[in-house]
Amino acid sequence: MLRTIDLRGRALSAAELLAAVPRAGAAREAALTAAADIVADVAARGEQSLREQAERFDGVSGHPIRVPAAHFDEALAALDPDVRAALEESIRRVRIASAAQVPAPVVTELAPGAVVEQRWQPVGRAGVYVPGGKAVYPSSVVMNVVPAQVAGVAQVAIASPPQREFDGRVHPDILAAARLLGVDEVYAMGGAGAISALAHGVETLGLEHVDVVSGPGNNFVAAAKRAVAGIVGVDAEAGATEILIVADDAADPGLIAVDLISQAEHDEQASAVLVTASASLATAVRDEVEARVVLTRNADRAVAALTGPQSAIVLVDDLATATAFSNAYAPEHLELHLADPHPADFTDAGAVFVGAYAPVSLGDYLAGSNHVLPTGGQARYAAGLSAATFLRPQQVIRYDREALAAVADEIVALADAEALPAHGEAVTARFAGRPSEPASA
Ligand code: HSO
Ligand code: ZN
Repeated sequence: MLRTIDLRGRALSAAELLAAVPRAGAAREAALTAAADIVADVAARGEQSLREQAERFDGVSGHPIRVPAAHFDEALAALDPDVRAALEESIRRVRIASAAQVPAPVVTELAPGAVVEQRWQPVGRAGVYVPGGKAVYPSSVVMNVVPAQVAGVAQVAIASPPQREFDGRVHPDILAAARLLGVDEVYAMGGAGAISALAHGVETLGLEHVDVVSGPGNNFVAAAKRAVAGIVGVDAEAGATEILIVADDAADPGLIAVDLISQAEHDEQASAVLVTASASLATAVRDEVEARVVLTRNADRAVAALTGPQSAIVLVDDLATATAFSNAYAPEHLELHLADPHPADFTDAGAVFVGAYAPVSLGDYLAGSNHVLPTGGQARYAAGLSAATFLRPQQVIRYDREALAAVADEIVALADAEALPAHGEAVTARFAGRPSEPASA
């Protein structure tokens, strides 16, 4: 079922290693043009376009798009108390970790009276997309909204598809999670249209455009985020989930199997990869996966994901090659099941889970870390969601008279070199014919 690729005895480049386990993603290119059309149509025709899309994609019409206040309390009352308690604990942990991770302002004195400060400014409005098709994840409401709130974003709006079986309402678990977080601006709209509506605003709905759009979604949502990236900030693409496990002889094959299956159950396109130098572990994991996956509730999806070309057990010569493979792959989630793990060697991964007691499921719900992470190799350059997604570093420059005088000649030299003498004059004018006292600026 889970195929084994034997790369032992071959000195392969990073590109060759990567080619051995291709990611699923052919559908992406087609989504780009379709999503761009939808984005443009919503920008031009607003609510009318959204309603046509709701009919076409969600099978819903005549529904309130802005969720009425009463629906939140109804949804919270209907929420299972155990689920509510779990969400509350998740919120608590993500809030604590996110708040501790907010970057501090930095004041740098470069010379006497010459100060550059960097301070972090929250965006004014954030728009959070919460999927509602195959996946209805109240945990994703927590993972998006908490960092925005911790960053100090004053207004958070949520968009999630209207559900046919709930009279065109947003899924009640998502409304309940929003209510727990104190968010009351929620719109029943989905897909690429929702991303456009958040980015451009929709006057008839009283929806003001946001400054940052975040959140996971399918290929269309990802493509729409790319289409609006010029007018709002967007987070990294969080597409079909990925788990890569690096393990050695000391690892427990049963635990590796359940972790691979846990992420494979999300989606037929999910990637589950084990990289190891241990042939006996590879065989044991393959057998454990085969025995266990059929017993799980979402066996259909999990089997499809595990048998797809994007999933494999990769046999390599040694830990160094396994590390090189992982860094080239840049997985969304990386688990290390090693006798002596060195997480610092694994530079390219959305999140790294160390040891037998840190499964990805922990991070999905309750670790306190964020589960909205870059997929598709974007971990090479992008980060998971955090308060920083909603913050902009801003520089504040303070120089007094003496401090400016000390660099005036250098400014003039560079301005002249660039044939921009007015730049130099803007500095020399401050000193020409003026008393040099008092010394303060
Ligand atoms: N593993 C998913 C997040 C998730 N899992 C939500 C369960 N619910 C992507 O990181
Ligand atoms: Zn998950």
